[in-house]
Amino acid sequence: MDRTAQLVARSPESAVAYDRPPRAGLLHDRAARVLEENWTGSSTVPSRGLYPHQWSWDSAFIAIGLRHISPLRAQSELETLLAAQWADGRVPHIVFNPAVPLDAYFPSPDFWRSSTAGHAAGAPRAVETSGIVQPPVHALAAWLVHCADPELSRGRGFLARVYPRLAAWHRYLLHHRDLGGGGLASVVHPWEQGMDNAPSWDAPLARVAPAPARSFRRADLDHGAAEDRPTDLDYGRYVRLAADYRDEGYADVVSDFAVEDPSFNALLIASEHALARIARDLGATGTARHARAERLTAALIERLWDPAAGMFLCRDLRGVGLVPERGVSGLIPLLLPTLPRDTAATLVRTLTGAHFGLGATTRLAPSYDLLGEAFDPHRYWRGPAWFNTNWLLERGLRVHGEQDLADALRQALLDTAGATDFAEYVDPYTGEACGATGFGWTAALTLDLLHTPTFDIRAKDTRDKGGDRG
Ligand code: 9WN
Repeated sequence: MDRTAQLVARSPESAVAYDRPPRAGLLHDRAARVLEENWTGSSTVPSRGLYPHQWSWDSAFIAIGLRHISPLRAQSELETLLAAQWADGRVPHIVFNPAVPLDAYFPSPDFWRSSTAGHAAGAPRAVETSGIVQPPVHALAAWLVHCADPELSRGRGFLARVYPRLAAWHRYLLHHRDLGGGGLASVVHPWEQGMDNAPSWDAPLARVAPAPARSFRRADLDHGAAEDRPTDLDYGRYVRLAADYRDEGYADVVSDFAVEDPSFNALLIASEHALARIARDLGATGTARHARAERLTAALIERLWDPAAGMFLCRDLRGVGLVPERGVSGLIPLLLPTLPRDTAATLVRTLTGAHFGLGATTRLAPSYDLLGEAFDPHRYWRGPAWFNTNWLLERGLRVHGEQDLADALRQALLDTAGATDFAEYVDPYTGEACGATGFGWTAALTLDLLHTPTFDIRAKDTRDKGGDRG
């Protein structure tokens, strides 16, 4: 831990005390070093200790940052992940590194048994993966990676090779995962949405009988404090859900847990816009994809918008409908350029109001409602602030013309990343580092913020402009 990180860790009650704001050049080098240290030769681990394999949405965020230091490595990052795609189109949430001991992370390959239990769903034989998915940030990442060096990308046929895989991935989500029949994709496990322990899952998870604690060994507690991690009871439920899904051959049939989540679907929509751009670059029109993205945006509003909360909520397909918990997931649709003006304005008010306090009581947006009963500033996804969700909000604020708020959030992200040695997540009030340090997407998104102070996912295609670096 460096000097500023120690300073922060020792004074949790005060706002982050920076003895000197990190210098941009230095921050760039430090972030690049984290990505260097986490690089395995073909992909990047989120964290050397806690998460020693390749994770799906981590890799997408990591590629977005890596493109600023090595567009080639950024392309490889995505290609390695997509090489583990299943024949039914799903992109697994973990691609296991066979060189890592089985007990380094749980659930390990011998739990998922993808190459045998996933046979009917088309799991690859040459590599072991998990059988669930994570948010589809990949087409957005692929487009941004391409734009960083279009010449290299065209020379390697990067877009031409990834496009069919990304298209199959979206097809899987839109066809196999439209469990509610309203056009949106559902998640069938909290790990799929990426915010594992969010209070929005509490009600749907309560229907799941936990696997007995003695039937598995949690490896996460070797690295993180138990009071910051999910409880054993919740973990037992995660294990039960995953085991049941595996025992059904990873078929997308009705189960106890099926939720339409705003962030997961907003990322799918943003990626669908990106896929349209990729299609155009490859010579097609992309119009049908843009139109689909707009239809999905309309479905998102129709099914998940809650006017009283002033934000999007999760829909529990097996329960009572909208889950009355405010999570940061419900603000992420701000990223979408075609969101109606009043919806975007309401989201900005909610983000800066009492429930999330951005720029008032908090410097980074918390993962959960500051006024919610389950709020805990240190427990996984139940209050702390994460860098990827705040990066998405920063980009969304720019898309909707909120430059001042975006500038302040960008600065807070850079300061906090530098002061915490690229922490996995932080206390939203104090900036105190939590979880792992040297975290992949924290370093990568720091690089992205340093290199792209502006962002517009509607920016013109590279064919028209000779490059979109935003
Ligand atoms: C389960 C790797 C992943 C992130 C998730 C984060 C955490 C895993 C875990 O770590 O999830 O996938 O074991 O808790 O919640 O968003 O992708 O960084």
